[in-house]
Amino acid sequence: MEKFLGEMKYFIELTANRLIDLPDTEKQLNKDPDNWSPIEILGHLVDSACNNHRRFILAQFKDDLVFDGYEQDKWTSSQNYYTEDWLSLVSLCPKDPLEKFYNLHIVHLCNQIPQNILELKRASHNLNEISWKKIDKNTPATLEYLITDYFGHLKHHIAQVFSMFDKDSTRV
Ligand code: NI
Repeated sequence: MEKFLGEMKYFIELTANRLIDLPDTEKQLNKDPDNWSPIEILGHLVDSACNNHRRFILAQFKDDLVFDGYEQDKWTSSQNYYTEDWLSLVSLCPKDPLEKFYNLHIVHLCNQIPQNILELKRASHNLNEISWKKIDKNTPATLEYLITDYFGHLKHHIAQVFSMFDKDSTRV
């Protein structure tokens, strides 16, 4: 887990710098009304970070992994991420894309969780509903899984953002 979190820290640092360099005009581009624009995807990652931050703490003080979900489309549309400024949104403080410092804090807090708690098998969970890659209700789940799933989700959406900029050769 320590090695994994080290890799995530590196990924966050690297990605934050790449996000700063994306061309301004394309960040709110949305050619497909059924899909989020880059800025909305990053807004969704803010929502994911705050929901999971809470879960990672609470999981240490109870036996199960049952948590509230959040309706991601409603969270995204109700905050109108689309009209928000790129740097101030993704950062929640200037020059902090990918909520860099928030995610670095999440890496830090995960590093504090004792191994026995990370690996504790929880019979009761709802990772069949709330995780990115779902786990069957009848298969015991661990907090370690929930944490790696969170970062997997983060990497998935970041790849999605960069692919939106790479599709067209006129974009960098
Ligand atoms: Ni998502």
